[in-house]
Amino acid sequence: MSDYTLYYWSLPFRGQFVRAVLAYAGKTWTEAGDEAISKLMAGRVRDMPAPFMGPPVLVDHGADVALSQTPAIVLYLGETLGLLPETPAGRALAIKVVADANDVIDELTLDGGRQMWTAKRWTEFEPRLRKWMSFWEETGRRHGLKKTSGHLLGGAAPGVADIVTATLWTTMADHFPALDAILQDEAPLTAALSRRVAALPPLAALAETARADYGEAWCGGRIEASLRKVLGG
Ligand SMILES: N[C@@H](CCC(=O)N[C@@H](CS)C(=O)NCC(=O)O)C(=O)O
Repeated sequence: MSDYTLYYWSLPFRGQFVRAVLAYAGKTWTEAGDEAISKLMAGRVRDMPAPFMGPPVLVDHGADVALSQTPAIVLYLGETLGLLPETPAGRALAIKVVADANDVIDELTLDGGRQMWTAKRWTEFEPRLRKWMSFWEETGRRHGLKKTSGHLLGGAAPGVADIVTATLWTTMADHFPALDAILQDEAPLTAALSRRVAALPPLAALAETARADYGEAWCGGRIEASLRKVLGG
């Protein structure tokens, strides 16, 4: 049996943050699959591994721990797999980066497709996306990030902040070339860091598997179709 079971849709989107941390740490996991997720969501809360409104949910079988909410899952994995900074402020900052990444993808899907993208909505949103990108750039700059070296929060090795950063921006850039162009323009250090970290063998292999398993899909559904319509790609 795998070390973990992950409940997440057959899509990259925010579930890919959790997959990336597990893959980077060399862990194995079983994907519960769309049918099992739908069944749990339609069932009683008392039957859920952890109470949740939407996936991801991660079960750590060895430790008998189950969690929902992406930043909480990444915090748990960071703590147990040694992928967080040493100081309390550094650990909090790492999870702040994960929470920002989670907010960015919520905003890019207009909160799970409550509305669809139109050209007007996108034009109004683009400055806000650039502002989000600049947070990464400024955070990296404050911690000595360079174009060809360094990590988002300093430190000698990648941590969850780098892994989630790389997964967020490279997955998005690979699915939407227009967003890649905005990232290169607004946040070149972040774009370069993301490519460096995403090229590490376990993360490159995970991206390859995702391409094979999920194809073009990023968040899926009508909201992805409307995003493609305004961005092309
Ligand atoms: N805040 C949650 C959001 C979870 C969430 O919205 N999951 C989406 C998929 S990315 C979902 O399927 N939601 C279904 C629902 O909320 O009914 C997290 O960060 O994990």
